[in-house]
Amino acid sequence: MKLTDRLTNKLKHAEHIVFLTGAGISAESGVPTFRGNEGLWRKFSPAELANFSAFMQNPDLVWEWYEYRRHIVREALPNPGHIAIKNFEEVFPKVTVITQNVDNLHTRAGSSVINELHGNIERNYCIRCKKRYDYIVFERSEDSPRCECGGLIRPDVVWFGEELPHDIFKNSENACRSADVFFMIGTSGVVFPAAALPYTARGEGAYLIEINIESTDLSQIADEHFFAPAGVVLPEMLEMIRTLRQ
Ligand code: BV8
Ligand code: ZN
Repeated sequence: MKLTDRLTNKLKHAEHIVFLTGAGISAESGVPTFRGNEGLWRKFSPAELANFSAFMQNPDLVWEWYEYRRHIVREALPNPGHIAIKNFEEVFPKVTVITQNVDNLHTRAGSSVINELHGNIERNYCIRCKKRYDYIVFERSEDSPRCECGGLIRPDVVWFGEELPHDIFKNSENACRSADVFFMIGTSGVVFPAAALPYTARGEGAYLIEINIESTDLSQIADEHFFAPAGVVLPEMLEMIRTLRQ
């Protein structure tokens, strides 16, 4: 892999690196992406299940889908892409991770600053009294878990049509405003308002790098692309950066 002179110069002097990651960063950990054909579960697409009305109509089905995904996520390990992102912290004074993923893998990789835009599949709360219930193990045969107050318990993730957590989104926007280099990794860039963040970064002068195995809706605003798996590109790039920042 070769770095252009422009990117070399940017990385040599950068203070703040921001990573916006999507499902693609976890693909090499064996976690299905949303829009790849492995993202389907039975015959449902995520959009059909990841919304409040689907949950109220059929909580058992939605719980079963999340249990299926929790099982995959708990078996998964952070891959070299997650680990490299964490290790960028050894080279740069400030690293911010903004993730659309709910799979906990950046946390398990050890990154220090993580903004989970869409929540976390290991957290749950009661829709009536908001009591939190983390790391629930739900037996498929049982009915959907209920709170001691009788309310339904739901996963603490942001469903379609739901607002993103204000403080987390605000922190993410602020990070974009001070980013020197902004990486867009493994995201198709179709889900908003997350997909608006690269535009904020660009508007404030960040240098945008896309790492994806295909081109996406964000490709036209990227300054540079690496069309290869994130788990291959990031470790290699980090070793090159260590040398140029010695
Ligand atoms: C909201 C949590 C309004 C649940 C998820 C315009 C503006 C604002 C909103 C909208 C808008 N237009 C439409 C909307 C509504 C909607 C939306 O964006 N819809 C899209 C589909 C058009 N947005 C919302 O509903 C949001 N809420 O706007 O509320 C509001 C405002 C005020 C008051 C009330 C309401 C909420 C969106 C959040 C939805 N929740 N997840 C769960 O996970 O169960 S979204 C879901 O999609 C995941 O979080 C996922 O991360 C995210 C985005 O997908 P990607 O991560 O990009 O994954 P994808 O599969 O698409 O792509 C993977 C990529 O990886 C591919 O490009 C592939 O090539 C690449 N890849 C694969 N392998 C590798 C790789 N790359 C590198 N290496 C590899 N090895
Ligand atoms: Zn309750």
